[in-house]
Amino acid sequence: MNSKNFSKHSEINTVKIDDTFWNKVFETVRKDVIPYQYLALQDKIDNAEKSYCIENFIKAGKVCEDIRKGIEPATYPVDRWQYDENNSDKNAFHGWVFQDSDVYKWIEAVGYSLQNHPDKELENKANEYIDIICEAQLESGYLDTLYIINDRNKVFSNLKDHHELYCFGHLAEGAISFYNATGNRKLLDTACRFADLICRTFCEDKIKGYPGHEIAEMALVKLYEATGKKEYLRTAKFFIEERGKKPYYFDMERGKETVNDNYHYNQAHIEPKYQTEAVGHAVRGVYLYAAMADIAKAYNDAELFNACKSIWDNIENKKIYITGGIGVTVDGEAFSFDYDLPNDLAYAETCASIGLIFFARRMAECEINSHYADVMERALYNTVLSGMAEDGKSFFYVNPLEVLPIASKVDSRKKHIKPVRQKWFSCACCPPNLARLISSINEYIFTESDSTIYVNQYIGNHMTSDKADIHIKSSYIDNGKVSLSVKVNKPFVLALRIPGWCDQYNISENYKIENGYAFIAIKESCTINAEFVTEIKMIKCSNKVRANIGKVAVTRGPIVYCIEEADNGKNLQLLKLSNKPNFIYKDGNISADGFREQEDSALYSNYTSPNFEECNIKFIPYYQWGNRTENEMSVYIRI
Ligand code: FUB
Ligand code: ZN
Repeated sequence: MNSKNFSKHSEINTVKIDDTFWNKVFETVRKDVIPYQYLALQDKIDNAEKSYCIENFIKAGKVCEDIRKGIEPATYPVDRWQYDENNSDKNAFHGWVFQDSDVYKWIEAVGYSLQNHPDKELENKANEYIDIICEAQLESGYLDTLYIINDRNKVFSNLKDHHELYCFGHLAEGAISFYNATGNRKLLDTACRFADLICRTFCEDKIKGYPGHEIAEMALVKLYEATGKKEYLRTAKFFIEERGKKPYYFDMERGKETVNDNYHYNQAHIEPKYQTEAVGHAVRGVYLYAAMADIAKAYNDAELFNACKSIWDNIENKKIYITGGIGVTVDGEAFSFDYDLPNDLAYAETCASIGLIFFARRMAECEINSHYADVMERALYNTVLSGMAEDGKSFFYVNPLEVLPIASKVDSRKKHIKPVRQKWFSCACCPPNLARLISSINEYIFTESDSTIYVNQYIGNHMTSDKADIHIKSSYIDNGKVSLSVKVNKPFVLALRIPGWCDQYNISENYKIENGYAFIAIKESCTINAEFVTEIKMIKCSNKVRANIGKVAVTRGPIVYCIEEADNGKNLQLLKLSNKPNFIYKDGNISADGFREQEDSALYSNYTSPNFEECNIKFIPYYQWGNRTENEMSVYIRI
């Protein structure tokens, strides 16, 4: 992991996005997604699934007030994952056990958005929620509305399934973002009080437990960076080191001897430093792997970093869809075995691709290898963007590569696959996660070492740093062209990522290629022009992926394309591309000559070569699918 001397302290000061492609997405998140989610959290969206999120904080605030007044609050069971009007008292907690996290993610998104675009009205709305949240914190610093409302005596009694540490993680990340944007410490102080309680509770001499759903580890590292309090970093390391040790903490908290439960689902089957493969619940996995990379970097821990590299290699080469989706199976929202990548059963949760981006960025901070940013790009432009409708008012949780609407309705194995985006979800982890990632996209463009600035994503922006101010003008998505105006403050090296999809490129300065980056020594201010020649490609999958034999996916630059019924009629499985199609690219879409096989309704018959009619096939970017009507969609097409 010592292939570059990463600065502990960032010299990058500001990165302001200005990009023809991203400005539009950014504005949708700012003007539509964030205000929409503000209402969804209070259950003010008609005909949408209920959130209960703010309602729970208000209830928990009342409990805290009663406790202060010496009134003993009622107790309710804490024995489920999900509570609603039918299974729970009206005064008890409602929603999923991790419902609190939704508002924290929303506040995090608001913080990033305010950093780029100050907006008093939005800041006030966030402050309104922050006041409600802070009222719900117990004197001890504890803050999780499920246990505060339902049973204060049982806190931290089910780390395996419940999400107090997960909610803390989101609280901390939201608080840091909002503090950075506004200088307002209220939520940050609340998060630190909870963090202090966690540090006191989880340590060598007390509870040797760790989160059932990871994220607190990553958040504690961030909180350490924001506050300088070493205890937070140590607790993040403690969580990673305790995980997977025997006897399993998750057995002990249930009062059992080891029952040989394998805990792969929670990545707690063995200690992280010995893990080599991505397993279990995908979001949990990538959140853990991201934190492992954080800790490996902070403590210069080569063993832990090697584990990160093996896991990365397993994901990148055996467990990722071409769209950057991970976590194939609905069964545990989990990674599956190598090369198991079915198109029509895919889970590929939006949050999992977001977590993969977190992991990728941290790996890119530890080692020079353009693959990390390649995967980041693949996930970002495909699965992540597909997670939200063009108008920002409906969302995908699951991101399949093939959809047949009737199958989702009648085949219970495919119930998770929604042919249209949903207004909201009772389990609404993805929409606010998407909002926070897109609003913070400026954090994924550069990484830096003592001597070098690495450009990982070609998103137009104005960046200022101690080394140089760089203005990137980009039409990368359209034609692969980027221009970088560099105003030097001190000599440094600029490293441009050569995208993995690109076979041919031109860079206007002298450069040396290493580990997928073009290194350019910069001594004085200059303008560098780069062109990454963007061709339409047909990409095949390893023949170990059974679903894709005899098929290709069409890509252009980082964008994966798909075919939809709205353009190509029903029965997309009958379409076939010729070996050398005459692709035409226009206004972001692609058309090609191909064939449609004649329909054949005899279930069985003697084999004869099929009859084909010539036809034109239209492809649209995968992230745009499902924006017109409920219809069939497929990424892979026969060849
Ligand atoms: O458990 C919290 C979140 O809910 C997970 O990250 C998602 O996969 C969903 O299960
Ligand atoms: Zn999610």
